[in-house]
Amino acid sequence: MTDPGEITRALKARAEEEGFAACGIGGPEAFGAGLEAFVADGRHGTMAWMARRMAERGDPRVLWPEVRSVVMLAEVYTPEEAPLAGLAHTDRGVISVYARGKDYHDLVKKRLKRLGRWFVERTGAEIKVFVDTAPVMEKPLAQAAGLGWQGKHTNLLSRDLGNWFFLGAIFTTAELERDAPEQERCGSCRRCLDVCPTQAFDGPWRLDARRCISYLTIEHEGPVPEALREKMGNRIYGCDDCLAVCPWNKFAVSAREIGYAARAELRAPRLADLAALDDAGFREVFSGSPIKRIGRNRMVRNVLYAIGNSGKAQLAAVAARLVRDEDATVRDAAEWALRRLAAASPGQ
Ligand code: B12
Ligand code: SF4
Ligand code: SF4
Repeated sequence: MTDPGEITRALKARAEEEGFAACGIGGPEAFGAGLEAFVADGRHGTMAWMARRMAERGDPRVLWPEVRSVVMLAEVYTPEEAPLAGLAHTDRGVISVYARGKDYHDLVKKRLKRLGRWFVERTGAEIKVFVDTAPVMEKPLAQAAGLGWQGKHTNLLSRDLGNWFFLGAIFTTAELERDAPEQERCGSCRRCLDVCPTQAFDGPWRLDARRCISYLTIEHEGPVPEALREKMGNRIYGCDDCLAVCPWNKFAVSAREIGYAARAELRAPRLADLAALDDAGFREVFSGSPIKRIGRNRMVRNVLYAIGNSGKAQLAAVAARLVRDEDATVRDAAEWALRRLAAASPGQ
């Protein structure tokens, strides 16, 4: 098969058979200017890896000079239950929808590799596959490939899928038939900007990761600035508020991959149980989950902030057990939780 139109149609059909919800083709376009501004402002916080290999991240041709086409794929993980319902149960932790089941990096990568193998067999072209693991700007590349547009919350959304989907990429040396880039369709809506608990947006498309609860709970090392801790509520891993309010989710479709279904013990875990985990217990509970990479100390730190915010005086005993923890950040979080609980119920 050598005709670009024919191989492109066959690839898209095959991507659908593999379980991807959408597949679009773009060119190896450069989006480095937006990234440079983001990093120059310090918006990446302690994610030092974002400031490294900026030239590669900003331009696929620097990463791989032979690349001719960029195949972008969407993998749906739409939640079955109301995504923010857990915020009302303050003795429980809320884990972001994308991390309630199996690790998407593993599931998407497997599917990308199968699709890639099929493609190489048909075309003899070279490929590289990526899912959130390489210096690649997946969202603007996906918009250029017609998969959807970057909403004001900066995530990709589409008219057919809403915004509950992951992105995966296949770079190839093959010339494929390109799709037209999708145009922006947020209009005057600004629900995602207004709902953000930490006011992490200082304008549409302008996220300051240092204020984003997803960054603070997953990426940020050490103590979280005190002014932000209260706003985290009981979100202990990631945050879905800006995604959940997007009106385009009325077009969301169900996830085809059952691996994303929420594991019973990650739906509404008790803060008291998570605070009691040691390293081995943490690894056991979170094996196969994307959460395992933050490690026990960061999880317990997040759980202690949630305990401080819970308004449940009976959780003070749980925090008190951690004021002599080996980890300094955990000790600091335990003391903060105790102070905050005492301030919430001064008579106790
Ligand atoms: C770093 C990172 C983060 C950081 C920073 C987020 C961010 N917005 O940059 C943190 C830890 C905060 C994060 C959080 C989340 N992430 Co994240 N993250 C990434 C990662 C690794 C790189 C993103 C990046 O390059 N950011 C740098 C900035 C400069 O890029 P940008 O956001 O595209 O910024 C552009 C806009 O600002 C734009 N722009 C500026 N002005 C204007 C004006 C107009 C009119 C327009 C149209 C655009 C525009 O220009 C910039 C450059 O294109 C990608 C994977 C990847 N390799 O791409 C996943 C990725 C973006 N994350 C993902 C997910 C799921 C999340 C969370 C939803 C997880 C959660 N539930 O907690 C949250 C969402 C938070 C949010 N509102 O963005 C998915 C998003 C899937 C999708 N449908 O878009 C990705 C693609 C991973 C994947 N493979 O699926 N993430
Ligand atoms: S993920 Fe949460 S904290 Fe981050 S920008 Fe969205 S609503 Fe704000
Ligand atoms: S909530 Fe509104 S502004 Fe935000 S991404 Fe969705 S449509 Fe765009």
